[in-house]
Amino acid sequence: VIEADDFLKPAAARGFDFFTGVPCSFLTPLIDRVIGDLKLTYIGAASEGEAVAIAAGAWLGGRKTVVMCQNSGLGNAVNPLTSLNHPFRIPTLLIVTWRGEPGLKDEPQHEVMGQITSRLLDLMGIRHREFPVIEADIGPALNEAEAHMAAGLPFALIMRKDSVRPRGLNQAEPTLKPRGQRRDFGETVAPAARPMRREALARFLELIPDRAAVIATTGKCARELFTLTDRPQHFYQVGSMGGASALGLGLALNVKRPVVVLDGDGAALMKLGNLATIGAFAPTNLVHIVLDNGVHDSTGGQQTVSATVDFADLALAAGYRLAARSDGLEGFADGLRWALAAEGPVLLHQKIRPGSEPLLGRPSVPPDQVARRFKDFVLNPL
Ligand SMILES: Cc1ncc(C[n+]2csc(CCOP(=O)(O)OP(=O)(O)O)c2C)c(N)n1
Repeated sequence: VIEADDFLKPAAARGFDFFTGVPCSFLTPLIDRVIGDLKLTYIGAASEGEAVAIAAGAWLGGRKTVVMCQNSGLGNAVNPLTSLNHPFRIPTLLIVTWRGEPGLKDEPQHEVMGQITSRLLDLMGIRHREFPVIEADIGPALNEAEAHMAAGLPFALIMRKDSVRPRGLNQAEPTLKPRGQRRDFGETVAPAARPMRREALARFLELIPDRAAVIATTGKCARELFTLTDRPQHFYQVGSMGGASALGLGLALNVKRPVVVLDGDGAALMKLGNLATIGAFAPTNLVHIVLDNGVHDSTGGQQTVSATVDFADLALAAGYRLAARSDGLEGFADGLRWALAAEGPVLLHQKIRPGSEPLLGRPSVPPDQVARRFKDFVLNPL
């Protein structure tokens, strides 16, 4: 058993000071110390997949990141680990607990994951070793992690029960804030008169300042943005569906420039918990646009349930400072100008028509290059 600081101090000396994740009772002593140390950032996420995407955004913003989770949460994280970290070569240090370790008396719900934890990491191509439980192992464990992360890949430390000595939790009460404000833009227009995604994106590109970083969600949104214009300030988040707003949060917390997320209704619904984390950590420079065509357009137009969902109200209920809805193209332009001038986080719920260009390209810049030129862009002085 080690003290949390035995691990956290040398980790911080190497630059690991951005932590996110979801708790596990095996992790409690480490997480509690991270929360209690005001020199470290801890973003408590709603899900482990969200935490992985938040960490990816923070890495793009120049941070060295740690994602802490239970091995049962590894299941929630498989999608972004395989379709975001891997193709974009975004490293993170995972600390994954080992509930259900064979031979350990534990709950039945952990049995299977306990048997497959290290094999699951192997299958995902994620190198791992045991979380250090004696001081002499800490330096070598961090060295090994950093050596693998230098190639742009995650590395995992598997934490056994009672690895870290508990010292108690000291966490400040959350600050309550008044509910944000809603404003709607333009006329309600008939569905057939709503803009196409391509028209909204073209208008977006006219209005967005060059200094803004833009993250485009999975599917045709990223492909259409790329087809309209390819710029270093675009992050085409081709996988990790639902993760764009979490990536935007991780980035926006670490840079001063505007961060704009272009989301889809299907993707936003897949990870609604992201809204609450954004609302709580509330970066003022985050603009979250939901382009809502009511369908999973990218996979053939199957309906989502967005017809009965008011994303602007959801955002305000989740703690966003501002939210708006518009149906028409002019309303979108007005809403976007307003959002860019405002203190966020702000959500724009834009109704659009399904459909896309028939000859749609796919980002031809390899994802690892997209990530690196994007990172260079965001880290350049404004
Ligand atoms: C986890 C996961 N599930 C499903 C898919 C397949 N998929 C790719 S894009 C997409 C639809 C996204 O819908 P929405 O966010 O509404 O955007 P739209 O396609 O309408 O632009 C789906 C289901 C995926 N890439 N990842």
